[in-house]
Amino acid sequence: MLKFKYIVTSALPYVNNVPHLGTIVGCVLPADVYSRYLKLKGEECVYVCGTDEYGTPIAVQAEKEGISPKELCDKYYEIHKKVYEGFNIKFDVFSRTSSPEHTELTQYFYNKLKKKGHIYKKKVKQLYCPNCKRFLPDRYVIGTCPYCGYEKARGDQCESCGKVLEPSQLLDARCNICSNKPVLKETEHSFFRLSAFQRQLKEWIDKNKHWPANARSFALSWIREGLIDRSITRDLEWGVPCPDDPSKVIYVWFDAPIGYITFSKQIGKEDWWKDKKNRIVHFIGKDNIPFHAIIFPAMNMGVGEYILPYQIASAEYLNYEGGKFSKSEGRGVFGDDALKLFPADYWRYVLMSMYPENRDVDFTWEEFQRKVNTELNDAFGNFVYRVISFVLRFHGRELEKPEQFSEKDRQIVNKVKESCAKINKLYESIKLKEALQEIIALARLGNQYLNAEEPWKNKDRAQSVMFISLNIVKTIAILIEPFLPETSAKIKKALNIEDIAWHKAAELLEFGKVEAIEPLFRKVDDKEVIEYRQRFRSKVEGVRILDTVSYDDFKKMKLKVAEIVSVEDVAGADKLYKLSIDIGGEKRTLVAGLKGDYDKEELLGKKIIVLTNLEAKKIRGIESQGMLLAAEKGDKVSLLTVDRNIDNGADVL
Ligand code: B3M
Ligand code: ZN
Repeated sequence: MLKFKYIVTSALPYVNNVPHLGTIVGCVLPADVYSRYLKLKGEECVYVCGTDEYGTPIAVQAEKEGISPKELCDKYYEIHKKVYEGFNIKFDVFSRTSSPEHTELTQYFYNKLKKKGHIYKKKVKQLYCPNCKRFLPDRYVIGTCPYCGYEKARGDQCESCGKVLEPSQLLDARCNICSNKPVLKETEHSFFRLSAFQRQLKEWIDKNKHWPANARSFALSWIREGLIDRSITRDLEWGVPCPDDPSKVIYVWFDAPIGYITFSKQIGKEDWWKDKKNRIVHFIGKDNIPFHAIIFPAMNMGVGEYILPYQIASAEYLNYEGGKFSKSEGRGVFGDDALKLFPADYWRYVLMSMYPENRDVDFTWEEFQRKVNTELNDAFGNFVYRVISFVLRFHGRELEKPEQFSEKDRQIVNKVKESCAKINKLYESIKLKEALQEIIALARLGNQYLNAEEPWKNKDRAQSVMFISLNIVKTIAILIEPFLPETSAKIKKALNIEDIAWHKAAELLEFGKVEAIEPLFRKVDDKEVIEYRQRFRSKVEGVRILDTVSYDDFKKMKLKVAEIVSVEDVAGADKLYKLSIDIGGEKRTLVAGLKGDYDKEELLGKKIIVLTNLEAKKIRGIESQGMLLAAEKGDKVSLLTVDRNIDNGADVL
């Protein structure tokens, strides 16, 4: 059998900030869940991560804090490490790009690419700040994004639309240190011949049909626009020295992904990168797609020694209470603070069940409370506690396998088996959020079974019902370990099955002694929700208090009932549909982000509510003439509609 090894990576966090919940759920945590699963299943796997310490993100922040880049990195490396430990992230290596091995390997890449003709030098004009007397690479400059108009775009990339930028493309550019207007000045840089890999990359990405839609479509549209050569050196002091020009350093996005290989090498696993059978699985945020799907693979095609990624699990963003996490504005929950409020497993549960797989997700304290109270506590925690306490109370510490099962028992046992198979498939295909949901559904199933069979009343049924229930507890304890390692360990300990193998999840087992267990979780009350929202400053609350809408303003909105008469895809957009709607004789076009949430057939003929006097907006070249109303929470979307038949064009008041 073809046996392969897994190298699971999480994007290397920059050490210019304390990690927040978004950083944790974006890549570090899902990569941990996935690699724990692989290891439990018996696969050979390493989880590789470390800090990304070079480049302008670090240099600019150090300058702002008034310390050296090295001091900044030392300080934040420790902070990151501690936070991830607190969240029970189990890396096989958590290293640093400032390590000497990394300099060596990065320079090796540079020299090899140069030798093979993939790197050349070119004179270019670059932004220069006459006030600070230096060139302004990447994040040293901010301005307006030429693609989407976002005003605080950085010189390397626009945070809003994700486009990779050159500083000189920014409109209205300003120095990020002194706010002065820069001028253009000539300098010489090394360029990586990315354009030469256009065809090879396209063929390779075409084949990767198993990538998530956002990674595939972003990469393919970048290729369609035509790849251009990229400068890979910078006029900076902080970075890997450029081997053939001591006045420059290598661009951080050239060296950082090489870090995955350096760190693997540091734990003796470099050869894993050289065997085509093996699988590299990158977990990243969506803004990192161009580098993982295009640039780093092209570098590896050029070097010709290391394998290309098998999977790129790219997440959208987790926002915080209607806005972005912001350390400087004190908004959002950061690192240690989170763990002071609740143990790691609460966070691991809530964050993974909010994993922004297909769209941005908003973290709210209400949602946190709902998930902890109804899912973690009521469905899961109570089931486990109930079963174990009941077994101890009525059956002593040992429960033997009953002589016979009823039809109902057999049905439930089969359901559990099917569910195990499904959960394994979901893990396998990295649908982690769904896997977690399915595990909680198992607990619900167990609760329903208990309530229906009432073993406390039906004494003759009690033994088989409790035997099966205890087995469901075992199943859940095994399957939930990648998500909730501490909780899983507690349950396994109570059942005396600490070393039980993953594949035993679906089997009916007889256990030895059962030990008492404390309740696993506690509920979050309303007072806490209010307190946390205040303490971690919710943007939503501010808006609610300040921005009241007058009745006159409200009256200005012309809402009408409309019927969807056709639904088409929008070329190159994986979330958009072009809808034609009928507003009582008047036809209009809307562009709506419903793809992925609704099938075309579901939409066709549906009566919806549309804001008709919103100014028209061009989206992907199509004029959208209005906006439909939909409810949204977490990643769930539901269209507003009318609950009786009424003519198209009816007013909504
Ligand atoms: N440090 C970007 C980030 O933290 C970057 C990832 C590098 S992965 C090789 O968003
Ligand atoms: Zn300046």
